[in-house]
Amino acid sequence: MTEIRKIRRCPGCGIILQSLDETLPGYVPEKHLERHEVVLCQRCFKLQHYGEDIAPHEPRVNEEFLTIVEQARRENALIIYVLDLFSFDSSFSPEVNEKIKNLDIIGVANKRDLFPKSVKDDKIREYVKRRAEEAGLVFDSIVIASPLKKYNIDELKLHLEQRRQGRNVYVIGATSSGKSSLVNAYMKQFMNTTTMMITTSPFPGTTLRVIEIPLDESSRLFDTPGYALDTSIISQVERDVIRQIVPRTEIKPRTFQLAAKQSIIFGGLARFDFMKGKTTGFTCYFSNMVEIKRSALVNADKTFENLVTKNKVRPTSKIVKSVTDLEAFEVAIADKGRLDIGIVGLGWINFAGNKQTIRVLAPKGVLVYVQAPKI
Ligand SMILES: Nc1nc2c(ncn2[C@@H]2O[C@H](COP(=O)(O)OP(=O)(O)O)[C@@H](O)[C@H]2O)c(=O)[nH]1
Ligand SMILES: [Mg+2]
Repeated sequence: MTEIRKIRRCPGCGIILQSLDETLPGYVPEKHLERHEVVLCQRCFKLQHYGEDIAPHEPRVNEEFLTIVEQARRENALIIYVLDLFSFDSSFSPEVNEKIKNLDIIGVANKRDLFPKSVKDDKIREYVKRRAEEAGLVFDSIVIASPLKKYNIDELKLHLEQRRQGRNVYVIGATSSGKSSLVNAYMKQFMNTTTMMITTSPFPGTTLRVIEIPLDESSRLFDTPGYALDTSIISQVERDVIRQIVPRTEIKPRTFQLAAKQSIIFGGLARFDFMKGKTTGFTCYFSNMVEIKRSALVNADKTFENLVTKNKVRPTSKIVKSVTDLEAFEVAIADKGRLDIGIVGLGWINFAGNKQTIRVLAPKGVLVYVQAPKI
């Protein structure tokens, strides 16, 4: 007899559950499906319990994500736009910005705990506000948050309730910006829920489908998969490298006084050459697990090769076997004033601009940017 079975989804990632093929997403042993009403897929179970991923998933394509945003537009929903403070320039997507113009948006500057405590939230708020304005977006409010530290989740609730007016809420942003963590923190704090938590992990593509959470009888909050970090180094390197370059604790800034013709090397992944200019202090904001080494510019190629081939620096990646795997950018600083030069997903260097010439070497395809200082 033909049987119609209710489709059950994993509450951790939103995938449809199946017990036919262990190699495919959504697998869960038959006996678990029979015994329990709510059950996590095997991948989410392992991720939540052992922090490991058994089947790597590619980041979702943008197109799929844009359909979700299109839906939000049609509904005139409230948007929570989650921006990763550490990887701001890959989480703030021009393509997505274009789509959400004219919608009500709460901007969440996420992972605040990674910045030194001494930094004022207002400074961060100003930065986010300026970037939003430059992109032609109006943020109704900006919440500086950290789900990890349960920081400002109550403020988010306040803004959400004020702005929502019975509408649905879409939590959007780049993959790994901390959307699911934010939703989990919100549920834990305010919804007195016993439902399972959404799976979070440092690897892109953890949330596979839109996950719905009822807010009241007629409206919902949607946690979305987010869009890929195409321009970030994260989309290129191996998992054990991601573990080292994504900071998990407060970043300890490291400052180097460099004279012209000196270089600094970031793990076996990138290099910063000070070509021309007066002696300058360069403050580096990178994961504390990324080793930073100095070298004279004349020896920089040799030093880099030596570090990488002999594994004498942390971390190294298969994508950078030699300095020729790096792409070079030259930056001529025109104005005075502090600024950031950054390599998206890896970190940034803050210094007082003073007509220097700088060369940045980064893995091919990774965005190198110059911006007003974040902090
Ligand atoms: N340092 C820090 N890490 C966070 C915070 N929130 C989330 N993360 C981490 O960021 C990674 C991605 O989180 P996740 O919620 O899965 O992101 P999503 O892809 O946007 O849903 C995980 O490793 C989280 O532990 C935070 O407030 N601070
Ligand atoms: Mg997620």
